[in-house]
Amino acid sequence: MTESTPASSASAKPAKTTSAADPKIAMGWLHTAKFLTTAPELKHLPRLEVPEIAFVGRSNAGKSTCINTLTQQHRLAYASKTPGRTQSINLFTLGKQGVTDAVLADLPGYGYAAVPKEAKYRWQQVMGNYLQTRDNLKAVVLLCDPRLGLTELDEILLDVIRPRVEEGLKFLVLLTKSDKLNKTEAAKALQIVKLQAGGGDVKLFSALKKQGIDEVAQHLWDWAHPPEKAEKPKKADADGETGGEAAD
Ligand SMILES: Nc1nc2c(ncn2[C@@H]2O[C@H](COP(=O)(O)OP(=O)(O)OP(=O)(O)O)[C@@H](O)[C@H]2O)c(=O)[nH]1
Ligand SMILES: [Mg+2]
Repeated sequence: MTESTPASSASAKPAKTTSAADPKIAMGWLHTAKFLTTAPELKHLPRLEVPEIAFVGRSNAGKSTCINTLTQQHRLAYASKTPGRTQSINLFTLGKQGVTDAVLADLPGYGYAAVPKEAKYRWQQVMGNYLQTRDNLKAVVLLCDPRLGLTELDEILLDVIRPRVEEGLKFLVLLTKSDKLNKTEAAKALQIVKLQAGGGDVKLFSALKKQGIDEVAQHLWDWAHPPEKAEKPKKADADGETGGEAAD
């Protein structure tokens, strides 16, 4: 399936790189988040050029709460005690002075037992399609309850995105609700999930205790504002060479 909706006003090119070494810069940028659109499937999403960062994971893992915490807005994304609260792909724009330079995507969770089989199957298709073909998808944040660890469905998701990770898609696992664990349990969960994630980046996060927020904010900023590549020498063009080095 392809994206068919034309570009919207949120398709501005990423702004010039500035360092967010000071987490306040990243947090200030995240605070600019605004609701853009909601869509039941990929074909209804606007085609965008700016980097998109998707929040995925099991139902109730804390995706919507994480977005609200990072953006410092209580009701930007719908969060709820009832699993299955988020039922569509919700996009939020980010950018200072009204210039969108990135988008956050809040995705419905998976694995909620009470969801009818057909709906589960439909959602697997939508999510697989989104993760495999969304052109501007730059990074995936997989949220996981450390008391469950990475479940079979999380592993399937990792398999789905692996080819894109190999091609440069950024990837981070957040162990949410870390406030529910003591220090020893948290350290153990971190160790186990790091192994499960094949050495990928794994961090503890708590919306309640505000743990890990600056670090995650910094990651998001860096993904959306990668250092600009040095310009290629003009001589290559003059010699008639085509193509260039693959982006890393
Ligand atoms: N203790 C604690 N509870 C949290 C934390 N983050 C989220 N929660 C709670 O977990 C529940 C689910 O949070 P949501 O953010 O709606 O989870 P979700 O992953 O978006 O769920 P779906 O939309 O169903 O996929 C809510 O009751 C939140 O208040 C956290 O860091 N600590
Ligand atoms: Mg949600």
